[in-house]
Amino acid sequence: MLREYKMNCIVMGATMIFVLLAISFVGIVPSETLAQTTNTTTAAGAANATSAGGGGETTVVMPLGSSSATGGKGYEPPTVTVSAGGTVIWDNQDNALHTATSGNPDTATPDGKFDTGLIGANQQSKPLTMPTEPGDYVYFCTLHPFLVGTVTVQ
Ligand SMILES: [Cu+2]
Repeated sequence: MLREYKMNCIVMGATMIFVLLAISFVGIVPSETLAQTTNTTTAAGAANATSAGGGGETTVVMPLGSSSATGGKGYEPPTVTVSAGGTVIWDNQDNALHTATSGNPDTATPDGKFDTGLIGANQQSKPLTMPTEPGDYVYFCTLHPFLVGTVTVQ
């Protein structure tokens, strides 16, 4: 009888140890999975930033004087290349309002692919997410449609 009790104690003890091990194992696995997910996200983010223009956001400048049709100043650079779904910021360094609005500059018709809305003098647009489908996306300023640029999505 005593022998049986001892056996039970040993079995109970072993069960407890097993349960504790199982709990700590289960406790470890999700955090490792989480860490891996975080790493993957970070790696993808870094890859995006790199292909979007060498370590950061792609920025297009609207230089001072670009509101003049005869000034010869336009979006700088006039063409930028980003990866699918990359982001672009427009930096208005002019003393007039400007937009970067995708669409047909000849008819000043927006196509809704992207639009900064009005950017005040010495203001920047929010980072705008570009389309994911590869191609050339022409944009213009709705206030000065002679200002024309292109975003190429690779
Ligand atoms: Cu403008």
